[in-house]
Amino acid sequence: MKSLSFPLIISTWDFGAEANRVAWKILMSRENPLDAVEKAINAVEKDPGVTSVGYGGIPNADGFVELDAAIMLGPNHKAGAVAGLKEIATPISVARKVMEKTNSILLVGDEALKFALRNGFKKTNLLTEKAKQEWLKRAEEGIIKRMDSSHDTIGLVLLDSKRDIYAGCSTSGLAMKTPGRVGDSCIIGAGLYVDNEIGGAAATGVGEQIMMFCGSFLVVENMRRGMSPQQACEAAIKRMISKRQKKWVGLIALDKEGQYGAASLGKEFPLAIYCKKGELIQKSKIVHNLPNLGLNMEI
Ligand code: SD4
Repeated sequence: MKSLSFPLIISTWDFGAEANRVAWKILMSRENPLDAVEKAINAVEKDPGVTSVGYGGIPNADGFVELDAAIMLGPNHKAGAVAGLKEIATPISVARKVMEKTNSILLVGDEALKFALRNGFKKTNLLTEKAKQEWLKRAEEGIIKRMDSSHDTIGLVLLDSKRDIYAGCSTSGLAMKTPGRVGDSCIIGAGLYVDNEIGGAAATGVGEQIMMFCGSFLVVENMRRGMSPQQACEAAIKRMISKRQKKWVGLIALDKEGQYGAASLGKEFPLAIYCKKGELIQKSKIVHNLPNLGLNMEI
């Protein structure tokens, strides 16, 4: 994929387009990249129509919506995250607070909720009627089974006018997941990673597979070794395939030069891009299977 100017924002999935618009507006009006990442992701978290992030997310096997999110900053290499957070619609904002107010990176479950409440967040019922009906339908049919095809995390990576890099990630995780299951989206290096000298990456898809390969970290390290963002995403997917791990994963990346890329293992996914020229939606490049790849085992 092509090199663009900066600032540049890339996000996963179609709803990434709205997130990018929010981020761009903030970047242009008050040049606060951290606010831009947070508010962009908030827009998706608060949208009840998105059934895989925040309010309106499809619940876990017990019927509770459990959220994971993380944020990471290039300039000071800091991060904050929450896992298994219930009843708070904007987990990325709680993750930001963890980063700013504690010396921890990741708070989980009830303690993450207590932390959020102490910091002024309000409890909300996250289960919309639509999500409840989805859950009930499966529960009644006896299909209380994790749906690995039911995903769509918002992952966003931003290169600002100073060429600093920021990233954020937020999800309700895989639909009907085991209660207490935590995915990649709140794990630094798995769901997202930033190295301000190199670039940033974010992931979507089956979190276990992403975690097993430190997916986003791997992409950034690939770029450090000279690969373009596109090559870096494809090489990370090839690494997964080389270990015979073939669940659906999507990766996005950008570098300091404003080059970006995206690849997926299997079916393509849309990548939303926003830069001075405006908005663009592209499809990830599909990395198919081992024989077609000319796999380099050095990867
Ligand atoms: C997870 N990666 O919890 C997330 C799922 C997701 O797009 O929504 N991915 O495994």
